Amino acid sequence: MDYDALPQLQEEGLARIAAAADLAELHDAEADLVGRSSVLADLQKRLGTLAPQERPGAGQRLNSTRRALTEALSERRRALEQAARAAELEADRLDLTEIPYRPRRGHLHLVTQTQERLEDLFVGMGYTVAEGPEAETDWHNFQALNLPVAHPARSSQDTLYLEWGEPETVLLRTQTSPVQIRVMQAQPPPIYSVMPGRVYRKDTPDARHNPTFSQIEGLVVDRGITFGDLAGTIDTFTRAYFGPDISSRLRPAYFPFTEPSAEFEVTCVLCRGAGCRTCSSTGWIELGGCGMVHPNVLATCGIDPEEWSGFAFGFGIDRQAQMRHAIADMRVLLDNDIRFVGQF
Ligand code: 2NL
Repeated sequence: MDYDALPQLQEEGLARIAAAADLAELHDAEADLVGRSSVLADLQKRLGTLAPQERPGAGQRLNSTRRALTEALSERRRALEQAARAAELEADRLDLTEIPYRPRRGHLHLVTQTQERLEDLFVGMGYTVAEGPEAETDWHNFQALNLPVAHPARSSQDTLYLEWGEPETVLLRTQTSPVQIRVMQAQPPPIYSVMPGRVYRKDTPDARHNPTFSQIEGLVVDRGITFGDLAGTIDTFTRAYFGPDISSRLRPAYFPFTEPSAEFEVTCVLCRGAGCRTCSSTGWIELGGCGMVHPNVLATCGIDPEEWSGFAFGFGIDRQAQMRHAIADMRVLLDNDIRFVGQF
């Protein structure tokens, strides 16, 4: 091979480099074109045998070909390495859309959903939402509510007392009313508030009762509040919650903390008033209790009963959910069986 063949050698070499399909082919091309036993290396060795005046020219042509080939080789190597990396990434890719099991999104418990709906409704009527402790004093839970010391509700048969301080002074609240006492003590009227929350009774669970359940109570204290305001509020709320074809009625009752007191009933949501097993063929279902706040309770909280009057009401949130969804056994509300809770 002659130095005049260098341009052809370079052209063929560049073509071979460009045609190398992968790094192995490029490696072979490199050995053949610029390696130790390549034509180029052979010509390099023979430089010394040339006439002295021919050596610089031949050396320059040799170097220029070597440079062109080496540059083409490293450029091609970079391109092939990049392609190999991309192919590797593509091969390693996990298609997560093909996963056969997809975790299901959780949601709030039926009782919490019901509580939030009720809160929203009262907030829409201008009420605030107040919360208080579940461990309460006997004073907030009973005494301030006009329950005499000997009242049967206070017996340790119904109430869970905590071993805290003097015996029977701290308990798990049996109703949310102590929150209302705290609100009346903390702020002057006018008061328009609802108090939702969990309450506790010393009960054995059965189809109709759980020893812990949620309640919502409402309290209004303002100037000139009458029993008519109470009846109107109950009716507005029941229509807004259950729909316009459901109405409410009040029947006389007795609570120590209200005077006069009433139980309120709503049209049976199952038979819409026609009469069924759930409402014992009356067309009505008892929802909760209400009444005008007893003057003793107002006075105890530092509110002058001569200047202010108010009404209060309370009902069970679980009962509400039970009626709306015709739940036969209340115990499922606490079981956390996903087959039940997942339905809502
Ligand atoms: C029911 C009955 C009721 C009240 C709760 C109340 C609270 C204060 C003063 C006066 Cl601070 N009353 N609350 C009044 C009447 C009935 O609940 O059946 N609850 C499940």
